[in-house]
Amino acid sequence: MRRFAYCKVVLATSLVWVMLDMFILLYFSECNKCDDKRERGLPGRDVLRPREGPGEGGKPVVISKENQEKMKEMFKINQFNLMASEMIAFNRTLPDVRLEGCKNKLYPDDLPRTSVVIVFHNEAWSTLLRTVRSVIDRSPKSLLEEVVLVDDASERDFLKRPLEQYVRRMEVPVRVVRMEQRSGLIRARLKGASLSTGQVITFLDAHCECTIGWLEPLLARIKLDRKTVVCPIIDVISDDTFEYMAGSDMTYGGFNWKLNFRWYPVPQREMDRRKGDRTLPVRTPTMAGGLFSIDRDYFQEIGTYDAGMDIWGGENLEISFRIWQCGGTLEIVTCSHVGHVFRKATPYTFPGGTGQIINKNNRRLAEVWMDQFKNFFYIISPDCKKCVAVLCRKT
Ligand SMILES: [Mn+2]
Repeated sequence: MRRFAYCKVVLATSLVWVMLDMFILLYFSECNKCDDKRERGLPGRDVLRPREGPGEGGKPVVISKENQEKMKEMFKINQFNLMASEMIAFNRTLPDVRLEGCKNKLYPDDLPRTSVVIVFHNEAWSTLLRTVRSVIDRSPKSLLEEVVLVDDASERDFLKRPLEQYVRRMEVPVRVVRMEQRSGLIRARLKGASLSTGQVITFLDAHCECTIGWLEPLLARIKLDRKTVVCPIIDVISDDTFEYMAGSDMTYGGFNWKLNFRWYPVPQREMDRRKGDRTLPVRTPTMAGGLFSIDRDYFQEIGTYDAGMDIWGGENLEISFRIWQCGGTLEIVTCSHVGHVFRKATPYTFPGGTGQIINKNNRRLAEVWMDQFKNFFYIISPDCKKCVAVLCRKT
């Protein structure tokens, strides 16, 4: 009888121990999995698991016949297919459009951290939040300091308190900063930059989508040489369907004598310099302007942007000339891809009209950086010299 009691006690204690062991085993194996996910960030995990839904995998969105009229109405609000954009998940999957040679490249562990500064003015909720979501989902957490959203005096209510409340819940600090009055891209970016804290500042437009592995190759170039300013390849997000289309690594930035930014084929000499390896960064004369990363201290050293430029236009050539003439290098990093919604018309209104502002900005660009070459610009745009002189004197 006594032996039976002993047996019971032994059995019961072993059972308790077995259960305890199982619990500990399960607990720690689960936790390992979590840590794995968190540490590696698995930035492209959704790429591996294609989901169903409009625009997934970067596919074009098809609008049904009965909605065509409404779609056209909505198009006018932002000059892109807002209806399509609203149908697409904020964290939609995208194809991996990188060159094969980019996919297995290794980068140092101790890359500098970046703040991402995004200026917006009356941006659509869906494009803005998809930009933020793609930055957070596809950047290793260890490299992303914060996201700073700079509101250049938007008039839409949903961009006020609702935006602040929405971004508060995100896994990475997202700050919303307001300009007191309409200040333009340049001054808004400068404010965002001054309030951010990362060693690198990455500027993005408010209607972008970052793809897998976009950030590491950019930061790696800056780590190698802090005077290198880097742009990703800008992929095209269709303004009609939001289809995601890979941009070319065979074009780089230039300009014409009207001082318009233009894409040109990468010349043979630049291909030769890279010994034909298209995964190596391309030295580019100018940048498109919307998307680039720069070391914070170097940005200060070169005097940041020309804060006397208004709203938009010319600032991308200005900073390009500034970088090259102040001992820096401007590159397109071909292993980094970020999508951008290219529009056929601008939805923004400027006080005084677009033409006047761009003329004034371009004149500042020519006078400051172009020495005698400015005369080519004045020959091509003779009325610029006259009419803009009046504007310049006023400010
Ligand atoms: Mn844009």
